[in-house]
Amino acid sequence: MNQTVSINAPDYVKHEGLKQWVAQIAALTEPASVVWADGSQEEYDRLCNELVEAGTFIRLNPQKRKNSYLAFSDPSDVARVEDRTYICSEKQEDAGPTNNWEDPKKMREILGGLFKGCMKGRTMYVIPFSMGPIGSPIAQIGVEISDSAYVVVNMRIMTRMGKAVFPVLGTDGAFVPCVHTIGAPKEPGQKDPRWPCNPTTKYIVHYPETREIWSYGSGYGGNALLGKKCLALRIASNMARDDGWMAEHMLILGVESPAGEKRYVAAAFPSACGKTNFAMLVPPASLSGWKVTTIGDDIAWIKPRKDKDGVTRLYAINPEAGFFGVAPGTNEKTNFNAMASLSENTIFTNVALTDDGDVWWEGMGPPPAHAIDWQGNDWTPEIAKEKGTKAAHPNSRFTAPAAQCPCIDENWESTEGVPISAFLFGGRRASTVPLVCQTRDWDYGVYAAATLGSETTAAAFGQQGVVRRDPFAMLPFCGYNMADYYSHWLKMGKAVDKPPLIFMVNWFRMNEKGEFAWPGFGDNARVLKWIIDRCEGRVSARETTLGWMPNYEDMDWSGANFSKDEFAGVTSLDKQAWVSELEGVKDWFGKMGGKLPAKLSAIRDELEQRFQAA
Ligand code: SAT
Ligand code: MN
Repeated sequence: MNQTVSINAPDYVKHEGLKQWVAQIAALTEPASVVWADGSQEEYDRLCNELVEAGTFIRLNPQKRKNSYLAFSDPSDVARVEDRTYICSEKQEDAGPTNNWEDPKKMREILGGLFKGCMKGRTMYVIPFSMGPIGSPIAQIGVEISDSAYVVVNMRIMTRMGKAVFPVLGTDGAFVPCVHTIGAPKEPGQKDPRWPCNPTTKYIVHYPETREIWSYGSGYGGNALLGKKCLALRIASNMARDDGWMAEHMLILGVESPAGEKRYVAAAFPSACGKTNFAMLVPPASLSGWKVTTIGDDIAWIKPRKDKDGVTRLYAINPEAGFFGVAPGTNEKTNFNAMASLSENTIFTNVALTDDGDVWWEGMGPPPAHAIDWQGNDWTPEIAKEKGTKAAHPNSRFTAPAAQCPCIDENWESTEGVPISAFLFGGRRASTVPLVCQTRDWDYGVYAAATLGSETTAAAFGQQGVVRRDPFAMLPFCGYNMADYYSHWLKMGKAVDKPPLIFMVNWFRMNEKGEFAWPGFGDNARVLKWIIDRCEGRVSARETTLGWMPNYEDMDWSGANFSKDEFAGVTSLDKQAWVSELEGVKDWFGKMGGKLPAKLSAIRDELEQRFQAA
């Protein structure tokens, strides 16, 4: 056992508890050396160079993409591993019906064995970071220990990382300890593969009561960049429940009217609903003077705050500092602002390498005649046609600084956050759910979010596919009992004087021909405009069985070619479809266990009566 490894703490680290914890983890994991990440550009460049030398990074052509790199991961390590993700609360009931649970004592034994000596032959990095602008009353500090330099450089983009957090951490400030290993100890002289990881054993473990994260075996995304889903959602949702705030899987955007008035909305979408595109949308030129700006594309931390007028409202920050976005499908048309954000200082993972040293992915534009695919093999359009191989992995990613986004909001680093006027919840539904509906009140909104879902198969007009529920888009990210989370939301509506209005949206309705019936993308700004106007009480709506919906005349159609009939198609409420939807909700609520708030089943029953009577 290597008890002699020095933890090498720099002088600016005055936090004894932190040093003790680092020493303890070093004694357990037995690294060859310990390095504290300071977050500087020099350190970033040095580590990127080391990653290039190790073969993990390919430096992209600086003429095409300055200061940018491409990594190909191990084919066993390409996404979050939900079945290996655990919430280890003392009582199983506190993890609830939607999480994997294991007894914390038993899990600590398993992990104790796996982490013993797991960093042999490697550098152990200590990565202090702030989720949220440093010093924000909504922000939290974490410290990740990791044996992956790839993690260090990604964390520098995704969080405020390094020396800068110590003035806040002080001598005894609270931090969330996050321990990460790729699970691949190295013998002397052993050469690393391109992407060392543990191909067979992976654990992503959260202890909610002690606010700890332990991750073993993967180097990829949310498995390894522990500030993101592990801290900012699973652990933070526990903190938020206990301390009266909200940790949500939501984008935050600003909408500016031609009069220069800015309002903010936060929106939750399950995966594959174009969340990043919506966060950065470019309104059609015909909606002249309306602008959309981005605060964040994935996570929102939201706290009540009393304004100068004495009114308590919900304020939100983006706890992240970068975008870890899905590359395939991103192009100048679907997301101009994301493409511009990736022009330099970006890390790509599992996209294809072009012959001129740039990147390519499916849906980026015309395919290159030849490329190296994400598995390192030759790729041509002919090979793709013949064998069906993708140049980029479908979950391939870019890691890019948010500050590089042309539409980043001027207040994106505000420590107090931005006031939220509306929450939006939208799934991918071919039928049933209308384009937009303002829910009757906060509790109805919580009901809509609790029953959010996407259809797994494309359904024919008026017919439902199989609905996979993803309440609040938090199914894999809520760090405690989902039914208790619903109760927390019901409670938060009463904790502020002026709660945001809650809207359901659906960009994915289909017509009789099985085509998307709504253009989406930039035209979603028309829906946003109606939503903001509702918040300001300056546009009308009609009351329906489901809630408040726009009349055709209530929407701004300037420059659009969308008829009244087409609008009727995307806003119709089909009685039969809703009756079966509500049956589906009954099954879903049945799985929630005894803690489901009675209020939500009462709303379901009331909706059923309304639809039956309609
Ligand atoms: O890999 S992440 O968890 O960071 C992103 C995602 O899977 O949603
Ligand atoms: Mn996400």
